[in-house]
Amino acid sequence: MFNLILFGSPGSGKGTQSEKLIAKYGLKHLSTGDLLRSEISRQTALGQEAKKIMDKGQLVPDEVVVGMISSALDENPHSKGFLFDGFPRTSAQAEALDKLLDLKKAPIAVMLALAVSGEELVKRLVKRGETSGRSDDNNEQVIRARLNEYLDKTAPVADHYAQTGKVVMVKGEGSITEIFEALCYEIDTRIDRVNK
Ligand code: B4P
Repeated sequence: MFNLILFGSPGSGKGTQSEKLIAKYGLKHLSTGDLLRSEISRQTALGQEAKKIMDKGQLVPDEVVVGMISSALDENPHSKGFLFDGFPRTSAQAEALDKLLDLKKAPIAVMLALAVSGEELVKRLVKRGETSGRSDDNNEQVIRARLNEYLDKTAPVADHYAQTGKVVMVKGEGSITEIFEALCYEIDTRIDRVNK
């Protein structure tokens, strides 16, 4: 089982690249943002609570997202591996994920971290807000709050995986194809080793 974290700040291209990577490698895509937006569109109690938090640009409580990931892992026992997108976003979430994967004897193989400058991130998210209908994308103040949450709470997650030498930085600016090829290169050098 090959388990990968695609890491980066909001707007760094995680969702965009995840779609291409799962198609190529047959991994199961687990995006906590998508799972939360699905709860919102189904108007569940969890979704209604999450929407209030997401609309402020803040992070949903750890126990909520860890619970969603734990269920998704249980629902896909025969997966070739998982691509985690937008998760873990705090050190507590990273510790919880490590424990869940220990039970499966399938630790994270690599964290691929997309590096994009701050101004480019704001530009991309404002542009997406013009068409996506996402309420957390159409207000620059909320976008900046999300970037601050990232610096404060999410950036330290990379330090957690750096301790075991699992972090690889990949340039997240350039064409979508160029970035995809750089990510594939890093995966291809590792995936056979894990699947042996
Ligand atoms: P997410 O859904 O994870 O949203 P995101 O951070 O904005 O990233 P996304 O993957 O969608 O964007 P991408 O970079 O692909 O989270 C939304 C909210 O949910 C969070 O703020 C939080 O409240 C909550 N949440 C989610 N997970 C959580 C967790 N684990 N714990 C707590 N709370 C959680 O793309 C952005 C734009 O850039 C797109 O328009 C794309 O077209 C464009 N783009 C991509 N690549 C490009 C390139 N190379 N050049 C130019 N543009 C590009």
